[in-house]
Amino acid sequence: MDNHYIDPLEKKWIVMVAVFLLASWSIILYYAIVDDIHPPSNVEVIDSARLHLDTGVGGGEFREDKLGVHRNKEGNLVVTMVAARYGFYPQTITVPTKTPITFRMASFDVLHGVHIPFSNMNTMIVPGYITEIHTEFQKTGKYPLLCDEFCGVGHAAMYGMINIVPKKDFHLDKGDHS
Ligand SMILES: [Cu+2]
Repeated sequence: MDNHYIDPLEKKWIVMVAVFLLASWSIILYYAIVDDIHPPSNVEVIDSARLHLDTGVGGGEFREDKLGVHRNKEGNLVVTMVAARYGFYPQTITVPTKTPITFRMASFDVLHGVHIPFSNMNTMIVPGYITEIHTEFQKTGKYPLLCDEFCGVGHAAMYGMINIVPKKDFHLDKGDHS
């Protein structure tokens, strides 16, 4: 038997594995392009233990009274949220459809994730970093905001709500600030 002999059964498996790999890569590539799914590119550090304070890295952006939906200086919608065991703060947010929205999120304690079903929003919230996501919602409705990184015993109960309303019906609440 020469050294280049490959058993027919083994050949079959080589082909099957190659086909499977190509299929998986194609599916990933397809959804990356069609659904605009990509790894978050924002790298911005923050001191997770000082989120409630004005001092230190971050300078109070994630202070409790500053959380929620607001407009930045340029007039764009920004949602500032904190993820902490076991919840998202604020718990419920209301945003309009067909409007570019920037989410800025920080973890108060451990690694969390955020996933909104039927949207391209799915990312980790790593302690020490600010997670920034740019998205635009097309459909109205109420969706859960789920934590998809196991963060402790209360993980399964960690969720918020996002209420997406038609653009014309959207107004910033009195509680929100600009
Ligand atoms: Cu969690």
